[in-house]
Amino acid sequence: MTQSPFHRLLLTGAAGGLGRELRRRLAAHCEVLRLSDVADLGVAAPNEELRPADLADADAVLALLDGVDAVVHMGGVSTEQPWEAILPANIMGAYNLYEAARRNGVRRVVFASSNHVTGFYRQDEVIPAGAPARPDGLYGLSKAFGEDLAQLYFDRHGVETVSLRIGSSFAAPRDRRMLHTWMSFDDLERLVVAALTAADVGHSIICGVSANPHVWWDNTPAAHIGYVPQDSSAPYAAEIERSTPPGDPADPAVIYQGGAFVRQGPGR
Ligand code: 15L
Repeated sequence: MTQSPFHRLLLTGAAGGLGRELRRRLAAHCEVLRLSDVADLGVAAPNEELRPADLADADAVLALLDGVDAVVHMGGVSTEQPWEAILPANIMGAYNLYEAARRNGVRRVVFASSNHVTGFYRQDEVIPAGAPARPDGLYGLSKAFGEDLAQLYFDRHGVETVSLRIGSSFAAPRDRRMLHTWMSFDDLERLVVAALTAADVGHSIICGVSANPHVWWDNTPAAHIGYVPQDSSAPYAAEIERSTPPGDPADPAVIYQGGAFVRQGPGR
């Protein structure tokens, strides 16, 4: 197991799908794991601190980062939503988090970005891990904002960030698209720990994906932070291809990397 130099780590969004996975996995990488969410966090384990907070509340977020060595920021909205939900959670929330990092002297953030920052690239192209944004909706746009905020806070204030453009992190791939975009929970843990512990990351953009046979992203920069995925969607391919039809080639969800997200968003 990788030894972490962290005394206190903060995990935001700790009650969410990936937050719950990381909650039990990150405890081994720090002395104290501070957990935050607007949703119920349950009962604290011996090395956990529970700190419910609304990311849109600047004072609450400032207090949340007090005494923290590094932040794994999984908090906020994680699907396409109306602007009224995206704005407080993902735009104001990201700003409050970076301001709190600056004011508390926190040196490292691992930011859960998303493949939906680049969802309007086509599925028949391979793009660089840090390709320019082509968001597929307001959710992807808010994650692009978070990445730009990370760049600003590194250039101006020296707060380092690894932005993780996470593909589809679930227990197993659920459809044909996820054969390309899937990341196992074990690889998620490897990626987050690498992002926390790699030296001199500045602001790096890395894709969160397992070693699947056909990935749409050239994830070469992942090696720079020491992320080497161990899992693959290959063992799931035969069953998914047997049980799900190929999809209409004229469907935007089949043409573009963002899948069904490109059919959502404003005006849809
Ligand atoms: C995401 O960013 C979402 O948070 C997640 O729920 C999945 O839908 C994933 O992208 C995906 O693209 O599969």
